[in-house]
Amino acid sequence: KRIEIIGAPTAFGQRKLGVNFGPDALRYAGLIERIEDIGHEVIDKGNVQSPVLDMKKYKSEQKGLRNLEEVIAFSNNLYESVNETVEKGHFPLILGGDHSLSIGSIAGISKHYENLGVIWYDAHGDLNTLESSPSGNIHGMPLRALIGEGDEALTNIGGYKNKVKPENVVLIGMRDLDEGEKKYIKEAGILTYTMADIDRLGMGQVISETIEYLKDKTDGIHLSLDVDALDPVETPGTGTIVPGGATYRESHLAMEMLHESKLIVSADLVEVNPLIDEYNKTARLAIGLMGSFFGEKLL
Ligand code: DIR
Ligand code: MN
Ligand code: MN
Ligand code: MN
Repeated sequence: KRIEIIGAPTAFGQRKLGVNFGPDALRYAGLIERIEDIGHEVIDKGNVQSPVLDMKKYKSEQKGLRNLEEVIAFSNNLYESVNETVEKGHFPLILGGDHSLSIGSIAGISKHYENLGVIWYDAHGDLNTLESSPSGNIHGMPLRALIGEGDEALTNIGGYKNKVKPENVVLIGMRDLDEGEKKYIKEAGILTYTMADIDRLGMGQVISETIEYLKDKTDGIHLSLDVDALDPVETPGTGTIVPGGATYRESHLAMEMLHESKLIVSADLVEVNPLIDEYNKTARLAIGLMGSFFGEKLL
């Protein structure tokens, strides 16, 4: 299956500029060559068009959902591109950009599945609504919008609602959840592996259980990989670091096991911010993970 790379250069979902350069940081660190060397055909579709960023507005205090209009415009553009890739039967790999992009990417994917599974590998749940959000930043809300709750414009990207069912979601790497998110996870019964669970069970067990849980009830699984799931020692170049994250080895194991499952149909790789990084370390780490995810073999 051909892999199509779609750059999603958005920073509108949060407040740190530079994450919009994530797609190029990943390209320049050698992402495409790395995947090609495994033996896959890779096409880079380039970056999706972003609305103009008005610095004054971006830096201003805003009430309500920050940069909502821009997030909607960007989501529509990304939805179109991802939808086209899935229609053609290719594997979309979306490069971020902040995590608000998943509103558009998963809108373009879930259209083609009855029961899309979603693995959210992240320090955060990204399950806020405006009411529960401490920040107004839309990158803290995409998963909740995809489930169908929150601002109407966000829940209806792609012209349909309820892209993901809570019982088809697995959260992995959690260690910074807002009160409203904790409450919602319990109410909705979302399968959640916190860092404490990963410590006790080991990543191998966590991924085995995740696959077991999703494999019969879903017709495809999407991986949404936020690089802040990893420990900041590995991925310092990201906007909202939280100590105590998944290690290099745990994360490679997770990617290898997801590859072996043969169930993953699409992926987002998000929140790489080269402007706050150490010589593009975060992009380089992420490329190694993509190597494992696409089936690199040591021997
Ligand atoms: C926080 C941070 N929960 C918020 N979210 C982040 O603003 O909603 N998501 N950083 O990746
Ligand atoms: Mn996230
Ligand atoms: Mn669907
Ligand atoms: Mn995060």
